[in-house]
Amino acid sequence: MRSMDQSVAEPFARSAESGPMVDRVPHISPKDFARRYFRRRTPLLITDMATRWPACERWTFSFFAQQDPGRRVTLENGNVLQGETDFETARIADYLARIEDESIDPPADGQKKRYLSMFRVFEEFPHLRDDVDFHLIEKMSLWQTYFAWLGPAGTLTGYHIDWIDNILTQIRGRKRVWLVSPEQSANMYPSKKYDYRSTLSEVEPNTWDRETHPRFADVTPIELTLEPGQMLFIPHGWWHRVLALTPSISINAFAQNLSGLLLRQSRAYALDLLHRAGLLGRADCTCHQKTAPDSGAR
Ligand SMILES: O=C(O)CCC(=O)C(=O)O
Repeated sequence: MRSMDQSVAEPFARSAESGPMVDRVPHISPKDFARRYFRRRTPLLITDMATRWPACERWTFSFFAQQDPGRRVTLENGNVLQGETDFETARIADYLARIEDESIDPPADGQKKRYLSMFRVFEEFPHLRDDVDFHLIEKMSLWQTYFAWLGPAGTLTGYHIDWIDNILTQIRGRKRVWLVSPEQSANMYPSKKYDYRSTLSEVEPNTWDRETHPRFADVTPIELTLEPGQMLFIPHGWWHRVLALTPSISINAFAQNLSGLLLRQSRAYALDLLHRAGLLGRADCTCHQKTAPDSGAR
């Protein structure tokens, strides 16, 4: 793929949305990215670096359905971060066939939005690996892992912190993203619910109870819309919440550098061993469903 190493063209422009804002650049070199954003753990919106990725040209819902229509995938039912942990499995083609018709509203029949989240796209379809180019974060890190996120309008990933650096890239459709800085963590009410390599918030703004979580009133999120071809750098420790405004395909790269591997990834592995041994967080986690039908681990 062509090199996308281009320096910043303009003095750093700001996001057009109101309230606190995130820096916005069309392109950025790895050197500038490292110095101004990655090392400082400052979020950044990069508007033009992914627009010509093959993924942005050819990844559609039918494209994924055609890769292997019968492939079984695990779907999240609703927002499992603050809600009940609930999964189901489906044939990928059956799931993707219908999602473009859904409105952003919750389904009228009381069903929850089904989301093909954290889909290990390059393990499932290795031939798609060259359709994306995450060199920006790969150059900063020693270890990476990639997930695709495919779903209808209205999927919601509630507030959480990842213990790993992240670039979330929008391929199709639009997403609204809320970011909250690590300094505001005391007002985010970290939850006891276990989630691998992350910390969840107890608070979901749509169902926020002021009496239970009064300090959430003091939180000032950065709110932005992620458009197709845009990349959002979410440094480890930043709270984020993501709502699909339209049917959406995204892909993200999680990446750990040396200190991340030593300090955070090793802790995540240790906690996960305890979790799998039933010694931690087994009563409430995002990976084990309490009741049938798919009650095993994800
Ligand atoms: O796109 C989403 O629904 C969530 C993405 C996310 O939480 C992440 O990239 O860490």
